[in-house]
Amino acid sequence: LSTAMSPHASGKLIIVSNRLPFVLKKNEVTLKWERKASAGGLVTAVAPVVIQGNGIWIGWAGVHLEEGEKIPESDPNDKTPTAGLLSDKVIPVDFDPQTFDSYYNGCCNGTFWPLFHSMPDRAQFSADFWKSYCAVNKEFASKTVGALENLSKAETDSGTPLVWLHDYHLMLAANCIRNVADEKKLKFKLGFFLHIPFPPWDIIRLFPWADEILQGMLGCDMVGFHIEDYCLNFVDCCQRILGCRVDRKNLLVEHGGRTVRIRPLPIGIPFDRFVEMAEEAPTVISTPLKLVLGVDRLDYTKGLVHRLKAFELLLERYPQHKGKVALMQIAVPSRTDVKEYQDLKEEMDQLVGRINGRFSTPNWSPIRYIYGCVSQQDLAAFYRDSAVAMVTPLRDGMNLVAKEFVACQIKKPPGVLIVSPFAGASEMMNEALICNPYELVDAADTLHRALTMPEDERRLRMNCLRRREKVHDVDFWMRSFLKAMGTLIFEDGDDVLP
Ligand code: GDG
Repeated sequence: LSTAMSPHASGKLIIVSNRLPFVLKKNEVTLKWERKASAGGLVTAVAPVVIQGNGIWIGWAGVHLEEGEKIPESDPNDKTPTAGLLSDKVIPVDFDPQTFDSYYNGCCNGTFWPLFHSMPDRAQFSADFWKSYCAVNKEFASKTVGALENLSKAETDSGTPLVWLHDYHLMLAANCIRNVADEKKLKFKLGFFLHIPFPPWDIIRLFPWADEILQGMLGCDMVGFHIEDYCLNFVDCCQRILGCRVDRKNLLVEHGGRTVRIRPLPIGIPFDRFVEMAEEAPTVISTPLKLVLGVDRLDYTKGLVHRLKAFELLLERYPQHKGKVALMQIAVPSRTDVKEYQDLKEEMDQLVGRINGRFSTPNWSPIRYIYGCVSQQDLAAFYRDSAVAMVTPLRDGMNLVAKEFVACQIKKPPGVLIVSPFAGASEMMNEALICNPYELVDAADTLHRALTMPEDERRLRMNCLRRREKVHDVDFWMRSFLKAMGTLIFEDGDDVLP
């Protein structure tokens, strides 16, 4: 597929995600709501396709709107990808704060996030959370059905509308949509993409309402995951928990008289945009030190504590790096209302203090720790100027940082990527050094190997990594999804069948 051709869906595209592609902030002077763009790769890839096809986005605006308050139009100077998304194409979903808290902080982030990352000990199982999750999913579904009903005849005649649901917040919505929309005889296609891992059967069955989750997702025509392992886990669960007839080879599940297709669709990044940023971004820190970079939301799945300990062990086992290497860790505050995340912040603060106290000299400290967000431009400079990136989550659906790092490695000779085998990204990034974050000695040794790797080997590995990510970028992922749904159209109108 040529990247020059811009794809669009043959029918109306309706995106349904927990968050809208922007958040609302109140202007302190005018007291009016204003849009603040979200900069993620997903929004960059999906928003233009929605706008081009006059599609619709359904989601939460990041704030609770008062009765009668509306989504504002974008600012005339807005240059972000969502600027052309007219407010009548945005359907906000809102709830009372208590239900939303129990759905979002409770069920989504307190139950599903740890469970789906195979950390059941951290998961809280609560009937109240689950009740809120069901209620919120029903509301999302009813807004979606409303949007389908409101499409004009001309709009539905031009192609079957495609509803694309995103992520673990909305695992029940598909089934709710199908039940109501089928009754009303609405024509539509329904697809789902899960951005986090789908765990094995013996983990998912710990959740008391696992059968409802699976049935919820099976309301779709197609369910996409990042990698084949997650697809196989899902198929396995459908067979063992629901007793569905399945075809493992072709990744098919029979349910309710329909055949649901399961597909591995690994997400990519806006590769060229990162290259451009790396070419233009001014240096953030000029230092003769070799930088080892970590960039993560502050989340217990990302393996931050293990990484700091591995770095400490590097300095112990290979003292030649003292005074020459520094770990630059950017930890973006995340889910700060949840206790697990507050505890992790505390643990990180202590660990950074302890390691720096142990090894620092008047002229050198081993760890530079930023608890906060840096601009995209600065991030691109960090990616470009680091000698090693340590992407070592304990479990991660994909991990975009690994991909963004290789995109920005434009300097010659390049640096080295270290990836954990528990990140979906490791499945395809074969030329990275693979290291098990739980095995601290191996992690320290791998880091030493990366820091001392000959130039030729670095060049060879990085070239392969970059070439692959350039082709399999986020637009490629978007096209693959539309193609798998059978709704991809190129600019010239040629339909491409899956
Ligand atoms: C979920 C899945 C999957 C980070 N720090 C800063 C910053 N970032 C940006 C990065 C990157 C994004 O945040 C993080 O993406 P990840 O993929 O690493 O992680 P999750 O947020 O957990 O995302 C994951 C993803 O969905 C997509 O399907 O890969 O497995 O968990 O884009 O650049 N951006 C800026 N400043 C920072 O300090 N500007």
